[in-house]
Amino acid sequence: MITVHHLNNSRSQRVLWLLEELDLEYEVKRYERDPKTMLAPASLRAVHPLGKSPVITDGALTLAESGAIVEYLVDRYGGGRLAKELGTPERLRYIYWG
Ligand SMILES: N[C@@H](CCC(=O)N[C@@H](CS)C(=O)NCC(=O)O)C(=O)O
Repeated sequence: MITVHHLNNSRSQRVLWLLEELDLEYEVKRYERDPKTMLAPASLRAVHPLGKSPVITDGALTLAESGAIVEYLVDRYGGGRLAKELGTPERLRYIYWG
């Protein structure tokens, strides 16, 4: 099961969007920003040393960085969906918008 470690008002939304688009099962673990500093809570650092969102876990894998997460999910679960052929204008558009 994929778990999304989701911080409110964060680019973790990209990951949730992609999981919906790929129609994958996942669970969301929610974290709230400190209302004064807007920083993520320390509990997120326990998931990944960056202490930022998004982070996903998928079995033994823990992965941070939204761009890397998008690439991982499309490669691992896309089944040819969304990613376009290397070296094509469509691929560039995919990278740009992804
Ligand atoms: N390059 C990272 C940036 C991660 C990042 O800065 N996340 C922000 C939310 S969009 C965050 O966790 N901020 C809270 C904090 O820095 O404590 C990515 O694309 O995932």
